[in-house]
Parts: sequence; C-alpha cells; structure tokens
Amino acid sequence: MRRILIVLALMLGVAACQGPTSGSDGTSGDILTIYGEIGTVDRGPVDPATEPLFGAFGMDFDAACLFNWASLDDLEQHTIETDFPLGGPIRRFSGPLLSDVLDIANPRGDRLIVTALDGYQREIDIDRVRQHDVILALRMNGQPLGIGGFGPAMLVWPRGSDPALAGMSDDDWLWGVFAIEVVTAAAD
Ligand SMILES: Nc1nc2c(c(=O)[nH]1)N[C@H]1C(S)=C(S)[C@@H](COP(=O)(O)O)O[C@H]1N2
Ligand SMILES: [Mo]
Repeated sequence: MRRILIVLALMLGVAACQGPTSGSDGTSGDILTIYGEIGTVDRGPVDPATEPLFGAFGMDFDAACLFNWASLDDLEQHTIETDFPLGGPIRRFSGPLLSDVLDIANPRGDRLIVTALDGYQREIDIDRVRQHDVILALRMNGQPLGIGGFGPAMLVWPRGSDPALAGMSDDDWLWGVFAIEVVTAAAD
C-alpha cells in the first residue's frame, strides 16, 4: 500500500522537496537525501547500478526527498559563530535550520540517523533538533563548504549561545553530511 501511495505521489507530482525556483533547472546537484519515515517524497528507489555510495553504506529505500544545494540555500539562512573543533578557533557557519529542512520532508518518526561521506553516523532525536537551533551549514566564513572539507553540509550546534549546549562534545557535529534517515526509536 505504501508503495502504491509513493508511486501515485511521484506520478501526480504532488511531492516537491525542492522549491520551485531551484528544483529541476539542472544547475545545482542534489547533495542531501532524506529517507525512511517521511511523508513527502520526490524520487523513487535506490538504483544499485548508478548509486554506489548508497549501496556501500547499505542504504536502501523505495522513495526519498532530495535537496540540491540551491534549494537549501533558498531557505532562511541562520548564522552560528562558534568554536569547532571544541575549544578551537571561532568560525562563522551559516545555513538553514535542520528543523526547517526536516519539515519539508514531513518526518513521521522521532529520530534521525545522519550519515556522512566517510561513513560516520550518529543517531539524533528530532526533539533535540527542534529544541536547539542546529543548522545544516552550507558555508563557513562565507565560503560554500566543499567536499574534501566539511561539505557538502555540516551539522553545527549553537554551543556558544545556548546554555544547554555549553561545552558539548563534537560527536554530533557531522561534516560531510549527505543522507538522513528518519526512524522511530525502539522503546527501551
Ligand atoms: N563526517 C564526520 N564528522 C565528524 C567526525 C567524523 O569522524 N566524521 N568526528 C566528529 C568528532 S568526534 C570530532 S572530535 C570532530 C573532529 O573529528 P575529525 O578530527 O575526525 O574530523 O568531528 C566530528 N564530526
Ligand atoms: Mo571527537
């Protein structure tokens, strides 16, 4: 049933994960895939023949919500000036709120599994994302984040200005973010 709904949504074109201005003009590549328990999708299943990185990390989905760089840059941008790594130099990161990005995908679960290009993975509760203004940074000191550096996108937390985050470790500061799965946390 779920599969049929996904196919219908894709056929009718009702699902749109990227804004009308930057969706499919062919000038900005997709950099982020949100999949799992989400209500809005705009692409179909993983193609093992042409999508090797998903395969390498064992990611499999029937449908997902895609974001290209421009569509993320079109969202309201927020700036966080903070040390990274912890205790290191202050850098100025900017990008959309992760919660604004998630809202487009319509999450149904309560936890994220965030995966980076190097295979580093963290589970993060959606409540925590909404309680703190964590951004999906696209720029550092005004320059777009590149692959090989912290790009294509990086989770940056306002640990300098949000007392509840003061001194938090770097564990949940993933650089190289390219995929986010929405899941329901298993009951303890
Ligand atoms: N993609 C990715 N992001 C990551 C990590 C990582 O290994 N991979 N390590 C985290 C941790 S524990 C720290 S201390 C900082 C710096 O880690 P690094 O020196 O391995 O880059 O990045 C955080 N973000
Ligand atoms: Mo670390």
